[in-house]
Amino acid sequence: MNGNTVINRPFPFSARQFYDDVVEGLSAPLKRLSSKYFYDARGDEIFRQIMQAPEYYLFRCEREILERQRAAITEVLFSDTAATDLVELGAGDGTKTFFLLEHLVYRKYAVVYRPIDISQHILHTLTANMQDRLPELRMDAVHAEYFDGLETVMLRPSQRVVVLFLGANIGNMAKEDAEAFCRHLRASLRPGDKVLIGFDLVKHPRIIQRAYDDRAGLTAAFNINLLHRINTELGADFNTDLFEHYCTYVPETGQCVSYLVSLEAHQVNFPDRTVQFDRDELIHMEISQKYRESEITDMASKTGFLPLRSFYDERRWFVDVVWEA
Ligand code: AVI
Repeated sequence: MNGNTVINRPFPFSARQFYDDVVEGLSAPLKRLSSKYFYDARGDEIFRQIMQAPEYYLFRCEREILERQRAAITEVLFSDTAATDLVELGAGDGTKTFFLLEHLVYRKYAVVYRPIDISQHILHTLTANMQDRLPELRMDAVHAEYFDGLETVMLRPSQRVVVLFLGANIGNMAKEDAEAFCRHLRASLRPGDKVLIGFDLVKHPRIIQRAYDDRAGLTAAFNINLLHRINTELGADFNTDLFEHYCTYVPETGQCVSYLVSLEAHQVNFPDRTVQFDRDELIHMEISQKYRESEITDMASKTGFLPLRSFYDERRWFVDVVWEA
């Protein structure tokens, strides 16, 4: 027995909340949908394929960092031997985190791994993977949104906490929201707790643009899948053939933005309303923010963290930073 379990908390956002967010987004002058709803079972599967796509360098860069530098990273994160809750926000299937976890288990660190994710499906996959590959790992998965999950962990006052926020998930927030997020994270931690955050760095614009417009059409399918999800779960009748994925990267702002473009004027029906689309009208789907190093350091100091170390991949396309609360 290793105590691995998925804690079945109430679904982190209700169907009502999903519906309200969708209706609000599609009623705005510039229509938008939130990328946090991308991750149903099919969305998880498409994202898994995106991570393997040749153009999507982010996954490979961070895997390289965690695989090759795990000893140095754990030394900075776990500078003493205190029992630690290792919380991972948006853990996904844990493929990259495995390298750190394997090292921690091997070195017998007193760690309980507490992955938090809004996808119950991915938490089951993660738990099964870890049970299979690292049976000695102590683990408790939490099905929740980031801070709801973190709050439950922080109820154990004696434990040291290390928070992982990998995969450039922070890039899916606008910069102001990322700052608010870090402030909230800092306020949730105690002095001496540490975080490891993955940022995608600015680089040649074409490399970034292609990562979000892959030739196999995976990113397009990822975006379109949200329309299918809305049809299935909210009873809408989106004709997905009438939408095309478009993405643009603006080097000055470091923002890569994905849209769905309506190919003709038409209407979409929901059980209690209709939504009109003009030809070429956009739905704003996702931001993937890229960072300059100075912006990352500024973010740490503005939000009350002390930067300790930065770990880069060989090409310096990606960075995992360790900050102390
Ligand atoms: C999860 N997140 C960091 C991905 C990204 O790179 O913004 C989501 C994604 N969207 C399209 N491709 C990948």
